Amino acid sequence: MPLVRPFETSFGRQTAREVLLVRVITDAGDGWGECVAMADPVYSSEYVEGCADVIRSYLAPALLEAGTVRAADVASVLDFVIGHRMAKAAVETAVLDAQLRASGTSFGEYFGAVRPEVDCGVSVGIAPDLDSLLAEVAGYVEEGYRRIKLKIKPGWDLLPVAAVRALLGPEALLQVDANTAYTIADIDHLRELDAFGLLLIEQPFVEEDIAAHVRLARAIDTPVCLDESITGTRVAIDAIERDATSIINIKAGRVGGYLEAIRIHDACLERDVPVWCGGMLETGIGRAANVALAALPGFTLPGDTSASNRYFAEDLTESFVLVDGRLAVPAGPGSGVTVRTELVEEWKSRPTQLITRA
Ligand code: SMG
Ligand code: MG
Repeated sequence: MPLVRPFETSFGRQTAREVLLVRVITDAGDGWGECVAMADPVYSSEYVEGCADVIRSYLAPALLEAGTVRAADVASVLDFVIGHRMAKAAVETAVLDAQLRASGTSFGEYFGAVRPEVDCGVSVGIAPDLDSLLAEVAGYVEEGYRRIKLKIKPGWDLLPVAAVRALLGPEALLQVDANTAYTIADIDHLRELDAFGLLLIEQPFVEEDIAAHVRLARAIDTPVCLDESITGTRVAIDAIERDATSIINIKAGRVGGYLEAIRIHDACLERDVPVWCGGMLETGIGRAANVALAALPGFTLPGDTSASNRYFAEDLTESFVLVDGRLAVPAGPGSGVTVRTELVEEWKSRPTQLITRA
């Protein structure tokens, strides 16, 4: 699916999203899940073809073999496969969608949503120059987004952050995401971000290096928030207890599914650690579930849950439309959205445009 504008991060520039969808067909009805893996293994080790392969070779056969399963059983059925969380999440979500559509329960009700709509932020890619960045940010502000997140990398950090802070004024919610582009040698440089009153800095260092994030958190006033590092509840609790992170970005795909995402939410709520819902450029299928997750009580910061038109000219479901900086949590059974199956069929045969690495 072509993106309405290229999205550049510290690891690459993306002009389209190659989307892997999982459809489960059960005697109680069908369910859909969206796999958040990217076309290439540049955000995490997972990628679309790899996910499709592990689902075909291992996950789907194990699930079919297991017979009658509920969504809550899926993780244990698939547990013999190490890792592959994004693939597992897509499968579990499809089963959950089928189960809840059959029982007439929405994702929001099942997850424990406490609000009918969620505050939305927007993630802004690395721009060709400051003028185009400011024009893009101004457009999002005009649309009503409640928080701006800037992608940063060495060579694109202090200046763009200063310019956007000046544009937004001192009160606006502004944060940055480095997608692991820095090293501990950059700690003094990153400390200069303290001048801009940021909500947080997301994942400056490689995902395995919790200790480096501890060192940064001690050196800087800006709260450190982990994304890539948090692969499950145990890692989340460990990172919190070591003071590597004081805020967590929750992405269901990254942690193996919505049920694990809820466990991380619960662990954070218990420890007074705020969380927010991350995004992976989802279509309406994945977005519906993300918006339901973001309605849980611990999600106190606006998420990367932007409207459909931030990403795509046409979505695979009814569009998610921003109203007063918020998206409504779908109320219908399961994900609550209708998959446009004729569009999915038609777009299956589109040629793919892969990511171009930075
Ligand atoms: O879905 O709006 C979105 C994208 C949010 O910045 C976003 N995601 O590290 O948080 C992140 C990135 C990962 C995907 S970059 C292609
Ligand atoms: Mg991130």
